[in-house]
Amino acid sequence: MNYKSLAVIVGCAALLLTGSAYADDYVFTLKDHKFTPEQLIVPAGQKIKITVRNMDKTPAEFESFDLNREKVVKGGEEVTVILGPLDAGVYQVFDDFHKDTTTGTIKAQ
Ligand SMILES: [Cu+2]
Repeated sequence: MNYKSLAVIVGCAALLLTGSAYADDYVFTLKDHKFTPEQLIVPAGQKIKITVRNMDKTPAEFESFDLNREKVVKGGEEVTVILGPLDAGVYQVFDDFHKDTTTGTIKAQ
């Protein structure tokens, strides 16, 4: 092994640890069919990556008419949603499979 391959391995390990190339990673957790946090605060005016983590056993569908997004998240799994750059404001999100109980917002500021 030379230094170059070592550097590649260390670089890959760092990427695995941080999980993404995005500077900021925002997490929406679904548990007992509730979003945590209820309102996710993100920066306006830049691209952001949101991880939607479903801690429930049943599938969810992360959906937002405001943001024009719809993505199924299986029970115990997670998906990533790329958004933005967003204008400052509050955007409604919900779980389309449990829309009576499971709503939240994303606030860009
Ligand atoms: Cu839907």
